[in-house]
Amino acid sequence: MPDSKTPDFYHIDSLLSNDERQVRDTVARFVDDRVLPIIAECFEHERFPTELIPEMAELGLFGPTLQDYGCAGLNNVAYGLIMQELERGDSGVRSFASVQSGLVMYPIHTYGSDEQKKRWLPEMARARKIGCFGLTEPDGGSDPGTMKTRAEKKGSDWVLNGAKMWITSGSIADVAVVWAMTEHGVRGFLLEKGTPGFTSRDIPHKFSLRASVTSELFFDNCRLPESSRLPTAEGLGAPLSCLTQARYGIAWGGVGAAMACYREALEFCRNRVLFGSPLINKQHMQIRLADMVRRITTGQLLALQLGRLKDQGEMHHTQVSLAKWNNVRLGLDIAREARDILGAGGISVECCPVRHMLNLESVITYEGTETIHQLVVGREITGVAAF
Ligand code: TGC
Ligand code: FAD
Repeated sequence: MPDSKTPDFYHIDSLLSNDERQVRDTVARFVDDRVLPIIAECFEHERFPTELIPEMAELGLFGPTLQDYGCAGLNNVAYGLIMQELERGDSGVRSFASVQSGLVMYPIHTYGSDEQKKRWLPEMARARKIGCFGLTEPDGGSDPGTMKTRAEKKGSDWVLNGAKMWITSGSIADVAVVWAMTEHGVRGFLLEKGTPGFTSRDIPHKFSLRASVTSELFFDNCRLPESSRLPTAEGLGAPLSCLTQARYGIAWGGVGAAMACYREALEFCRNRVLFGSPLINKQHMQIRLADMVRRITTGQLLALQLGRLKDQGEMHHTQVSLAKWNNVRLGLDIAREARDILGAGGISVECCPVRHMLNLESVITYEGTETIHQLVVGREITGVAAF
């Protein structure tokens, strides 16, 4: 049985249903057996482990909360636990699942035509088709309402011009959900690989999310039929609603990464003997470990309550902002702390904290930077937009 609970200082396990626990333990086993043995090598060599994709599909990890179309129809707490466990493995693996599920299958399921849903969702649930989500542009991601990518109606077709940047899974995707400005506001399009004028290029030299593909997308007079537009996605609220799904998962993922770093730091402190006794005997070390447990416990409770609200249909996107901000921040801080606790060994990718630390530098920026989420919460409590 994998150890998918440590730390569980507040017996949060007892607040889960049997089904939720079973989902978590299944994914934990997958992460322990299949992700952890290879992930340091993937990170070091900047390789996304595509060989894991079919196994993740077999476990039902793509679009797991969606109804029908070969999806599992799980609740949102179970989905969160999946994301927690995947990110305990690596943020890159969780990113792939987040994008496929929350940023591609979700908009097709929510805003797509019957034909689009039937064509893409079963294939994406089985990972026979991979998706990516293009919102961010080279001139700035925090303010997507000012996007420059344009779609113009020409006869019965659309003509797409522009570029997207920092797109997870961009070059390996069979289909890109592309958000573009039209004369009627923001609209979403399903752009297939191989469409004339559509090219991609991977972004090299990343020192973060190295086990993940990140690309630029270019659209040069791409001609798309009306049937490739997501018919009910109208306005900026549509892509932002997708971000809410992915941010929700990241709120759980940040805790997963923190749990991995805490466990490694605790183990190290048990075994490292300095000044005549193991590090766990030192008051200062106990305070640092206790502080990690304090932060992880608050993150676990926040994520669980957020999930329960989401399952009751009562979650507001500003609550997701607070949770993404809090839980990625605690993940990043705990990863840095654990890296330091491990001493010199902590700078090696053979230990997990430095990898999580570098990954979380992306996670704290993407899906809305920490500042953006602080300002979202600020706007909610004051009524004043200060972006
Ligand atoms: P604003 O006026 O606030 O909103 C426009 C309309 O959208 C609604 N809305 C939301 N709906 C659902 N979920 C949300 N999170 C929403 N946020 C806003 C809002 O109610 C409004 O609706 P309506 O009916 O009144 O029109 O728009 P704004 O232009 O003021 O922007 C606000 C701001 C700054 C919060 C927004 O632009 C923002 O979130 N910026 C950050 C952009 C971002 O997060 N980009 C992420 C790109 S994707 C990515 O990073 C993937 S990483 C994937 C991985 O590898 O895991
Ligand atoms: P900018 O928006 O230029 O922000 C620069 C700085 O200004 C930040 O510190 C920000 O917090 C700060 N700032 C912004 N506004 C304000 C303000 N009003 N007041 C004060 N400070 C402010 N995007 C996608 O569309 N799809 C993807 O799949 C995707 N995957 C990604 C994968 C990786 C590895 C990374 C790193 C990014 C990915 N992104 C993706 C892009 C990501 O969403 C953007 O990087 C993010 O939204 C921030 O945009 P930016 O990098 O252009 O920074």
